[in-house]
Amino acid sequence: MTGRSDRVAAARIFREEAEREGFSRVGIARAQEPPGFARFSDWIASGRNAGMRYLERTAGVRSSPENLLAGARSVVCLAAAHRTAPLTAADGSRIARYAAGPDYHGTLRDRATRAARAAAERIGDGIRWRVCVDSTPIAERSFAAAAGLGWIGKNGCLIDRELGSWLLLAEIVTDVDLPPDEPVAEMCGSCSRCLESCPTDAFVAEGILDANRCLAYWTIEHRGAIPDDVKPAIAENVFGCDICQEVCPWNEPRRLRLGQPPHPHEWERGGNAGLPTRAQWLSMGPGEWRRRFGATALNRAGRRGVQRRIDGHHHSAVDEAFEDILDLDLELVGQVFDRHAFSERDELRDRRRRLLRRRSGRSGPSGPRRFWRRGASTGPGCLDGTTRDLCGSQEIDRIAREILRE
Ligand code: B12
Ligand code: SF4
Ligand code: SF4
Repeated sequence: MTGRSDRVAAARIFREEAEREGFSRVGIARAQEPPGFARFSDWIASGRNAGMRYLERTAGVRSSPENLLAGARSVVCLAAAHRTAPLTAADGSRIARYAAGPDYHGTLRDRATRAARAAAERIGDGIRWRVCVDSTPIAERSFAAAAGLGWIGKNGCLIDRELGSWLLLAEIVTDVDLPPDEPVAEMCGSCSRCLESCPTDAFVAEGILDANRCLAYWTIEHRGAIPDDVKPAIAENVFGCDICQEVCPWNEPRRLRLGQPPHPHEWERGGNAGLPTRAQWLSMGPGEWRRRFGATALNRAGRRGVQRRIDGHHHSAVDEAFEDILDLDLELVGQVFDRHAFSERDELRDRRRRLLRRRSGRSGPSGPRRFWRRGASTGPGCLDGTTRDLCGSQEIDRIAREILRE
């Protein structure tokens, strides 16, 4: 495909198929380092990524779609509107709006994949493409801004004049040389509401936040115990934080043009009435969690994770050890970071489960299985008399080595 008219026609086809799949905005960027990306390297160099080490490992590839698809020429940037009404339970505890409904990692990937497949069939010529959503190492906001989907606000979020920042992003990287769109003008002006409203003063500059101070980091990404000085700041934010978006004038309901997302999930259909209160979160067992939240974005934190955010003291040596093992799994997944990143993670989790089951079978009733149980009920004490920390870390080291050997 070399002619200008062919390229324009191909861009139109991508746009039509993406809109058919319910994406609210579609734009095209060149598959080259987007403007402003230098901020990312500075951010990592200053340690603003907190415990998200996968961002360090992938820092070198986030601006180069060529690493995801050899011969990449264009990035078709997609934005999907998500829920705009707050998710507040009867006791005032809150869930970030983006987490409403089925996990967007799966739904957006499916929608973008269908759009790309349909476009490829229509365009022909054996074009190649690859879909990215969130966990794929690509600078989504920077490419979206370059593709004219919106501007990067002082709160760091991509904002559209009609949809605000209540958007989730996805991309189709392709080897078709599509005509790029123009970026839109920045529209924050002299406003600084978001910078002033952040409860933890997390913004170190306009558009740049320090994840070490961001509640979204602590409630979504962090594994293990919550530090004492962070606990009071979390307050009613059980999962994620929408504060710097709620105060944004571009998100005022009267300004927004599009309504609810196309696939409401059972627990949001009833509005806020169905949301668990803190007490209900704390008493929720694994079965109810799986049924209600297993397929939502909340599963990133997990049941124990959510419970720990609510009650900083509600964790045992066992919980922490399992969270640490999960971290190791995520590390491994980070090394893989291909298009199957999420299924890989599930697979790693399964492997870990199988491994633990096998270990318990091998070791008999006084073996490690019992250690986990005893650890849970007795707190600091461990079977072999070592301290909780030492015992936990030895166990984790052993299991990690076995996972790596498998
Ligand atoms: C790590 C991560 C986080 C971290 C760090 C966030 C951060 N601000 O850096 C934490 C856990 C804190 C987080 C929180 C949230 N996240 Co997040 N997160 C990511 C992830 C995986 C990587 C982001 C990253 O690399 N951060 C490092 C910074 C330095 O890079 P950046 O955010 O891309 O910012 C770039 C541009 O903004 C650019 N830039 C900044 N200012 C300017 C100005 C100009 C003029 C230009 C040209 C460029 C520019 O420079 C940066 C470097 O490229 C992306 C998915 C992805 N693959 O990109 C989702 C993503 C950014 N997150 C998303 C969401 C929804 C959220 C939350 C709203 C969730 C919530 N409600 O709790 C909050 C928002 C917090 C906030 N105000 O930013 C969406 C953003 C959608 C949107 N409308 O912008 C993304 C794109 C996921 C997705 N697929 O939709 N997140
Ligand atoms: S998400 Fe919350 S804690 Fe993080 S920067 Fe925005 S307001 Fe601050
Ligand atoms: S609150 Fe104001 S400064 Fe912050 S992103 Fe919105 S318009 Fe920009």
